[in-house]
Amino acid sequence: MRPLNRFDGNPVLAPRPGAWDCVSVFNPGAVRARGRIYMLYRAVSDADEYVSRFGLALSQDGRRFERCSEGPVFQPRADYEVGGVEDPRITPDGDGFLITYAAVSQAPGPAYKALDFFNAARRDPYCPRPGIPPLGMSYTGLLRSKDLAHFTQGGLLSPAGIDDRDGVLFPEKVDGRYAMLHRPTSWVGEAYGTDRPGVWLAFSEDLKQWDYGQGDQYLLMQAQAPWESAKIGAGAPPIKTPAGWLLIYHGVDENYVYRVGAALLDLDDITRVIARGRDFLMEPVEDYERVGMIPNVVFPTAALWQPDGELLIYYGAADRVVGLATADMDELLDWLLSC
Ligand code: BMA
Repeated sequence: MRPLNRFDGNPVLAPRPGAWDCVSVFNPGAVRARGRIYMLYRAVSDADEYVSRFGLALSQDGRRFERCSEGPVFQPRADYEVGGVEDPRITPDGDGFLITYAAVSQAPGPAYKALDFFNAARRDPYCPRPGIPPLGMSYTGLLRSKDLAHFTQGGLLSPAGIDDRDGVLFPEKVDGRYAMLHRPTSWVGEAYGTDRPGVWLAFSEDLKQWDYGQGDQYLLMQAQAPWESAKIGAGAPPIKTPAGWLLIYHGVDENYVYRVGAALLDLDDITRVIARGRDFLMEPVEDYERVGMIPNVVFPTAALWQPDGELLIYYGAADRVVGLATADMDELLDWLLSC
């Protein structure tokens, strides 16, 4: 038995007809603060070329969310993100928050339309994705915020000039430095110790200068099982548990199916993976996970450990809605440690 259950009221957030977020709302960051759960979600409207922006929703119980703004709370500002801001991940930082996200250099719409991708994907859920290029490069960007409604820009965290999404910060410094997981797409081949895009570590004193390591020094995890054989990427910011840092991540197979996986990192040495699920935790099953903008996707971006021991995992479903899956933290850790 997999120790993860879908919330039966899914989706917890769906697009609003006629509004700025009418096409899709998905891949959200979430954080518990001031007695509530804040969700910063990625949204696409039909007004432009599938450029993504961020909206804000709030919840008391983690299950019923209310939007708290009529329009987006953040949209592309810098020249490196004219194609959209995507997949925010939130880490508490002092009395505010750090947000990592994918800054996209080119609007996805023209490439998808030129290839007739959306129609093709509806006819054949396994049709090949156009990939990069022609979709353009993505980099991991940083935002700072006190209230998740107003933001200041913190620049890019990725190694210069390479495609690098799924940047996720640890919620505390490690040996005095910020620690980040990231997924440099082109770091494959002999020199990098992995033949598929994997999850890497990077460290920084100031969130500006980064130590990305040499060769495969900071390669943390590579694709192993068939369900994650095309590539893997960090999902939610890691959670500190007595058993280790819990990492919820995604894996992609050769048919472009996105699934959820879990691993544990050593509390004393985050470069050491001490447990990894022998199988995935969750795969697309429900209609809203199989049919949407991009078919067959469950894409986790936030995990919150509640005071009562429940773990809430928020995920994008078929790049169209937000789903919630829950686990009992003790059961999940037992499952991981028995692998
Ligand atoms: C990834 C990213 C995510 C997206 C997922 C599924 O490569 O683009 O933003 O949710 O694919 O389409």
